[in-house]
Amino acid sequence: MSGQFKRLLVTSALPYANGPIHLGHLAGVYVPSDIYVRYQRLKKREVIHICGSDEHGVAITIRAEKEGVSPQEIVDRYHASMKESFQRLGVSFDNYSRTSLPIHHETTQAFFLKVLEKGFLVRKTTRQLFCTKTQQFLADRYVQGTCPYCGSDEAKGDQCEKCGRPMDPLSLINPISVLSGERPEIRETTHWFFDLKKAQPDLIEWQKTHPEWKDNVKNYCRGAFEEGLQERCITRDLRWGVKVPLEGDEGKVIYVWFDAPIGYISSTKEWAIAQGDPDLWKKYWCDPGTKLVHFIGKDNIFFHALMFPAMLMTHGDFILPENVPAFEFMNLEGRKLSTSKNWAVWLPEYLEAFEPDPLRYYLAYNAPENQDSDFKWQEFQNINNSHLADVFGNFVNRVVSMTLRYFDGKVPARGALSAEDEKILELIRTMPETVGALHEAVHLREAVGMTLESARAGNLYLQEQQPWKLMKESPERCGTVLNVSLEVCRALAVLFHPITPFTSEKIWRMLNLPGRVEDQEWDQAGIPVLEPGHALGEPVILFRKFEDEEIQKQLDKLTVSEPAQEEDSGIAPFLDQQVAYDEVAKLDLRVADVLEAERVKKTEKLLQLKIRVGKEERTIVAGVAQYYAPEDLVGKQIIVVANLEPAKIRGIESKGMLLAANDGERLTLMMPAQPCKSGARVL
Ligand code: B3M
Ligand code: ZN
Repeated sequence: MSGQFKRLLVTSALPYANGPIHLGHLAGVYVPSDIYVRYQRLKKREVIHICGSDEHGVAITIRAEKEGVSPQEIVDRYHASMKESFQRLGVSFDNYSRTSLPIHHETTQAFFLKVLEKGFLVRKTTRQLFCTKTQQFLADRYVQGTCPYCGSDEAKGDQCEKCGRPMDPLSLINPISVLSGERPEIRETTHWFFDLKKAQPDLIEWQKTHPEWKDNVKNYCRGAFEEGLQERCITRDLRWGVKVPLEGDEGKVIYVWFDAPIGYISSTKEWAIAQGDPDLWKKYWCDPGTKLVHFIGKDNIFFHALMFPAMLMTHGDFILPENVPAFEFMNLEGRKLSTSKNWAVWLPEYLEAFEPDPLRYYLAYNAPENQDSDFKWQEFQNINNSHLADVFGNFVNRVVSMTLRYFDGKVPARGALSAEDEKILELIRTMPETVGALHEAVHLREAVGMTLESARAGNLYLQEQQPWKLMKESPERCGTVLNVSLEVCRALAVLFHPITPFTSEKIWRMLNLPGRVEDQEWDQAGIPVLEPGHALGEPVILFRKFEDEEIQKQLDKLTVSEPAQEEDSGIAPFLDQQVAYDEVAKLDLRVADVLEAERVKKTEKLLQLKIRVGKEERTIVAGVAQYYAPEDLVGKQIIVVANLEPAKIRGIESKGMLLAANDGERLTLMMPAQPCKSGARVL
């Protein structure tokens, strides 16, 4: 942090209270921001981390309509669940608020009136999409269509998720009402517009002072400036939201993206009240000595780097963000995350099966910092088992156990230091500065890599010094090596704290040190402090290894949910898509005899079949093990797509695919109604 700042105000994007937290949220916002804030706290900086649930907008009302309950019921449920999930993952907000609170409604209305007074709000009669079937204007996500910029056919009325551009619903090609599935008509209504166009010159000047911002943010803004910022409609014909505080505008609410960022301010107010000093929030929002940093996902760049700063500038009482670290997206097993298709890993479910720190570590190690990254369960397992269990955990455990065994659990005295001892002590002495610079610059992946280097160095040192051998030849030298190693353990507890806070506290207790790791000073992490004779605590295993079966269970969850997706969309879309005969004739469908069948090891769903198609014998792998035992199939005839490209499944070359009916509940194999010649063509 550059020297001119006295304090830090860190915000994390307010998640919509319309579903549980999933790993996309975590990787793109909350794990990076929490690591940054925990680091800043260890640096003894005055810092607060502000967040809360985003409880307005169409994301909420659509969910409520789907479930047939009130929006309030939805936000109450998910606010509680999200808050709890964050706590369990160790995401340490100083305040986690919610935008349905009166303090937020008042703050937003006052903000609105101030911006109006400053001449930045214009009232206009506009044409908007109207659903005649449900008799309502289709705000934001109530309408979907084709993006006029990138052609994606899943663009929403507020934004195209594919290209990130904000959307005017009227510019959507082929708009469809999400409520009725019908094409809406255009009707007139009156709304308030924020004059973003007028703010453009000031925004451009301001952004010139931030050449250090990430490329994704700078490029996005440059593009938006070139296209020219437009007036943005900031009210809606909806009932759920912050009411427009003006006579004549009854029945209208403020647009969710106008109120949500103001949520950072109202959440800070709520925090100040809890501190017993209701005006304390002003020190953070109004004093130029504060560095304001917004952690967001890349789909929120428009509102954090352009719209909200313009609102803050116009209002006039507030500071502007110093940085807007926007993260890219994290995919899941090579596919885009989709909450509606249940292609996601939900945090509450994750926490039922695994500990929090391995996820924090893996998401940070694999953070979508400069490009999209991919969450792979097997990689998660490998990284946990190698980096965390074999390197970090194993090092600390060996050092503490040996001290227990050889020195009765007391820190041994340190004798003369060898060159290797000096080297590792020097490394941990300099690590805080090296890793700190990376955290400061939000270079998360490098920061994690460098932190792990300290543990690797410790492991290597132990490997080379072999204290278990030294104990026989020279107990004193063994004591020195363990003394040095214990100092490394202590340093690791502090260095790893931002990434794996639960583990760090465990190490602290194993070393029987006073206080908590979060009270320590980052800069002092590598300074030796352990007194000879100091008694250690009980050793505990820091990281367990994840078994293949546990990982497979998670993978199976992903695939199991697929029939449900098809059920959702029904079969109609397939029935009305016609395919030419020539296309169908390309499929070489054949009758095959099943000669042998066995389960594929370590999977729940796969069978490996040896089949004969005419004269040829082949192997195929099929996902039917949940419905058929191997012995059910041997001797039977099935139908296979014989000219399917071979594929490697679980290391087995599969040549062909069998046909089965999927009714959403189970798979039923297609079998000839009476015995056929093997290899007979099916069509
Ligand atoms: N709730 C959008 C999102 O979750 C929105 C962020 C608000 S931050 C002020 O992507
Ligand atoms: Zn687009």
